[in-house]
Amino acid sequence: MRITALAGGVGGARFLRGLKAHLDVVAPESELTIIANTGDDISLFGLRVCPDIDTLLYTLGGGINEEQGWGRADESTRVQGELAAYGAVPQWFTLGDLDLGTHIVRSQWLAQGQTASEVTSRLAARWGLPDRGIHLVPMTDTPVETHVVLDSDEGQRAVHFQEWWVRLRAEVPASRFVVAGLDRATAAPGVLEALRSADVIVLPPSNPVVSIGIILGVPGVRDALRGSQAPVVGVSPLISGRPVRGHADACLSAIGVECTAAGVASLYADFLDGWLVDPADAGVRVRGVETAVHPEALLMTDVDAASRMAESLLALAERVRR
Ligand code: FO1
Repeated sequence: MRITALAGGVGGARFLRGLKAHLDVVAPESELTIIANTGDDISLFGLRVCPDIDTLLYTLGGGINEEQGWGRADESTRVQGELAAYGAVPQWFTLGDLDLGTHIVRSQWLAQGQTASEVTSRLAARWGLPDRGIHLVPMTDTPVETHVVLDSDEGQRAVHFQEWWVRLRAEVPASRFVVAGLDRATAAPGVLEALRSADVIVLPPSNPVVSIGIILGVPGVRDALRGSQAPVVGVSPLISGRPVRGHADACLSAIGVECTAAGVASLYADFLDGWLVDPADAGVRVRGVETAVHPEALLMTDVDAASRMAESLLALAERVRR
């Protein structure tokens, strides 16, 4: 079975780890292509940092810091301490010593002229992903960055998404999101093909605005989803109107969409066939979309829980298959 997923950071990575565990049992020959959001990318200290790609790499490759959901396990921050001693800024974004290895080698390969896809493929090989039938691709090879426009009494100003997400903890209301470079972006090699050739297309419980929504903005992606013969099924990132983690609520209010499982599904309504919701949202109805209620809470407390969610989602995909 060929499965193609759009994914952002922590929620997407944890779900796809569960999906892979489930496929290893029921369909071990499956191929899983993950189209990763790159709008979170940021340049720091001369290095290119790709948080969603790295969270997927580490989570699927077994190196993730499980409590944080991002960064490496068994991490240290000796380099960060030296940067602080020199007064280097910013200091609000923690770059661990092991994590820096990824950013240094990525930056070296990019500087040598390799594309983001080529770099991502080499990073994924080190984490053993291709050998397990997992193909991780950036949504585009064009450098893009999500910036957040903030309303302040001195008028509007834009900050990098990571500054809004990490330093401001999304507590300053966002007026809108602007993805610098997206107007010049083209889908990375294999992205549109992976959508067209999929047997199932999966939307994990990633942030619908700044993760999935950004990927949908890459030219050709939304049309490929709308024209898909394969079922397109997703998992609600909200339970009873609240995000399981992160700041999806702040993102949804910024674009004027209600912070509910139905509100999120409405963002995908032009291509979504099935929507998996938490038992607390059993009453959700979305026109043209089949809603299924997962028998337990949509909480990925461990790989088994995520695997059971993946099982529910694939069952929903078979029910809605055209
Ligand atoms: N999130 C934080 O809340 N604080 C951090 O200092 C931080 C550093 C960081 C470094 C590398 C990386 O890959 C992710 C990091 N994140 C941090 C998480 C990141 O902001 C989010 O995971 C995504 O960008 C949002 O999906």
